Amino acid sequence: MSAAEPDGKADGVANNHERTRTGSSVDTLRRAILDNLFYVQGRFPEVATPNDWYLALAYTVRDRMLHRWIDTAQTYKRTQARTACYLSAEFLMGPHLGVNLINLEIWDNVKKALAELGLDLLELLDQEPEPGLGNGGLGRLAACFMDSLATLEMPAIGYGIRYEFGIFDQRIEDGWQVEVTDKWLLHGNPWELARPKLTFDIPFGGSTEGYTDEHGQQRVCWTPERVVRGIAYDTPVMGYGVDTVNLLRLWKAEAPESFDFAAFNAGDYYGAVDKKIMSENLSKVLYPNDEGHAGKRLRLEQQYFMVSCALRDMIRIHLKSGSGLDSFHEKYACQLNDTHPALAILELFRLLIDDHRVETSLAWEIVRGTFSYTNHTLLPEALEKWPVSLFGGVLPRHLELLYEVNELFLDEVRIKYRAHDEGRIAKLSLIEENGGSLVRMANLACVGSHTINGVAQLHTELLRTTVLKDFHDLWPAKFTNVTNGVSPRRFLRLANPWLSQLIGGAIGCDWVRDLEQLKSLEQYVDDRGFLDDWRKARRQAKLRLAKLIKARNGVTLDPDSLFDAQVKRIHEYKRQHLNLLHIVSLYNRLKDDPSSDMVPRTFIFGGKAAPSYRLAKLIIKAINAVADVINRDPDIDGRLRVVFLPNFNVSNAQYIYPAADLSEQISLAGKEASGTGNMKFMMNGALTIGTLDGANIEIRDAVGEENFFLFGLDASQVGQMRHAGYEPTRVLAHDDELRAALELLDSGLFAHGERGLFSDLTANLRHADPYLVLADFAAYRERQQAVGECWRDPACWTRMSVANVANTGRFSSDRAVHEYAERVWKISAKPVGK
Ligand code: F58
Repeated sequence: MSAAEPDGKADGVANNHERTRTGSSVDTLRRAILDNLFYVQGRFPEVATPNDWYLALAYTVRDRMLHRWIDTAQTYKRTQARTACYLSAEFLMGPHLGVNLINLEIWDNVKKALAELGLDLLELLDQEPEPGLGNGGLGRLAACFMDSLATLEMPAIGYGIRYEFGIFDQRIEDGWQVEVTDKWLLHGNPWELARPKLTFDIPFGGSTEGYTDEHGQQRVCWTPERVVRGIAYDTPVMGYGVDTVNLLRLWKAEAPESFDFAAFNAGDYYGAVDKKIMSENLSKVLYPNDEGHAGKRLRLEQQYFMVSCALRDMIRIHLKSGSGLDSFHEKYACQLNDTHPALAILELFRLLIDDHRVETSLAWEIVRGTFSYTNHTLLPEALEKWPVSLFGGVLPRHLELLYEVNELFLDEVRIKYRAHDEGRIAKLSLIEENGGSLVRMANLACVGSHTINGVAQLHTELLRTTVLKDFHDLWPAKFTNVTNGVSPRRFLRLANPWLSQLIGGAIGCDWVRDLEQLKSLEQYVDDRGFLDDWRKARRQAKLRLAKLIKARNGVTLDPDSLFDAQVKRIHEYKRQHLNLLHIVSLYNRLKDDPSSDMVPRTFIFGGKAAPSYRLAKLIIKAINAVADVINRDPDIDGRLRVVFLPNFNVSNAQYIYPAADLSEQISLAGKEASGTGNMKFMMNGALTIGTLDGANIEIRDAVGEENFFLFGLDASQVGQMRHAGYEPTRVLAHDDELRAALELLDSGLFAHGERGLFSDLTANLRHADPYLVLADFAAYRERQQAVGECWRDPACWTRMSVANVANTGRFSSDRAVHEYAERVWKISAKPVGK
């Protein structure tokens, strides 16, 4: 028998069978992979494609999670554990295989088993399509929290939507972004288990009617116009080095069986199918982070669908355990990941009152005891509001309840202030009367939650004093800060094998679960041998990225140049155009004086623009256009390289963070709630050039001002400058270099002679500059100069790099989840089997 044949011994031998599914020796893993290839895929090794092998391996890994998953569920059930439910419209999990191998601690054995089969683990890892069920930071944060909750052995369920199409794939054609549908389910998804029996029928539309029940109580009956069925799909989420496997439960929409009854019997086959398609549309696509989504009925329906399925599921589990609904809030702590799931407040209220006949004031007490709300943005245009007419059309009963809650709430306000302060009432009301009436979801989230948090110290402070000021005046004790964090498993241990190994050799491997331990790397900052090894490890990561960029962009990079990276969604407030203007000014400098001494730099950009965000798309085009010219210019001779890596996502992020020397965190102060990319770069040894915005402030505090390149206005200076009447033309008048950079962008040089291609961008900067790009330009340029000088001293740069990694402890999502668990959710660890 050849090494690549299924091994008969493993099949059908009862006590051996167990081992094949669960064991983790190289030999067992090899047999298990072959077994799954044959029995799950129906393939022989001789004809198996890399994707077949990937699937066989994925099932092999999943097998090793399943018994732990069941043990975890039993532990939670036995201990009646209080459970955190993370409600989120987005979970940007990233590929599962790599992180599961790390968390199960079977990476090396799997690699050996595959090698025995003549296969390469890295090649198989590349086969996994990315489950891109999120737009950016908010969705990725939810994924990092799921990782940490499992690692910390905390009882938790993530609830969301199983979108058939996640975030679009970005292609770059002639420098422009083109959106392509993401078909992540095309080859099946080995990480999920469909639960066809676990379904809920979710009502929509229709009307309500009052009636008196058999006890003489006034009640309301909602007669919906249509019903959509939610089906559960479960993905196990493995903790690192523990037996805990938590549950991510995503809902897919389908038509209920009876969908076609009437239409079908009447012979209207197409009508019946139409209805089915309409139902399935509900979980069809993730909304890309577009400007102004009010009016998108389907999105409102998605939100309701998700939270209704989730709450019905929680109620089901709770009642099954023999408990009554009056203790619902003692069993569940539900976190609202921004306002997208905030309808849960009204839905739980409705389910308790209408369906379970809980008395109204008790029901409201349960609701307020259940929910807590995380705000992720200060941008006023991103605060969700729904036209009342749309809201009432989709959710007539919820609109009634909204008015009731609002009335009670505003009375509470009047009593508190003993005055009829119409201005205050108008600002706090759940309804905005401004032309047409709008439902304010952030206000609903504040009123229905016991705790409200921002995601970095500055952000929480700005919530308290600006966006949510009136709520803070009313309930100061509800507010708290929990600064974001990121998973060290995915973003250091998995993403950066070279640095992880070096760190492990120096201080052991416990840092993977206790990131504060990295602090002891500080003892090596003057150890020349260690610093050399550090540089070598980082160079490996740079080579890997250079290879990827060669393949994707066709551009050759110099791995010894300074890799300067800005990867994140493209948005004016994040100021990719500030970076670009600086690049153009460096280009001008080199053209004016080709002999000028400048450290070789590679500028790496990545990020998607919302499909309808014209200016963001123009910024992408401008970056690509500038890249095209600079990379071809013989005068530059490779001293500047510019690349825009298409389709920034979790998979290629794992290549970029470890390879960056400099992390660009240059948003206008007061705009970026936290940022999490800033933490991922820092964790991998990049130095940061950044403003006093979001978590940058805390990063700088942690690492020390001498290890951080700070520039620009702070949030209060931004306010003052606006107040004084900011005029970008005045800045331009005093800055020749800046003017020349803008003029070059206008000249047509970067547009094959087409003047005016970028004029929307440049005119906006010249005449409005809403994000103060020009105001911060000189400070940015100066700091970048300091970066260049620092780079010339490799020993100093490397010391700073080590200092950054040594101080990332507090940016682990483990720390963030601990804080939520203690201060917000009041949950504790429940180790499996204990
Ligand atoms: C992000 N928000 C913040 N929203 O911008 C970032 O500062 C923060 O670090 C992160 O949340 C985590 O707290 C964000 O990603 C979205 O993507 C929304 C999704 C739904 C549509 C509107 C944008």
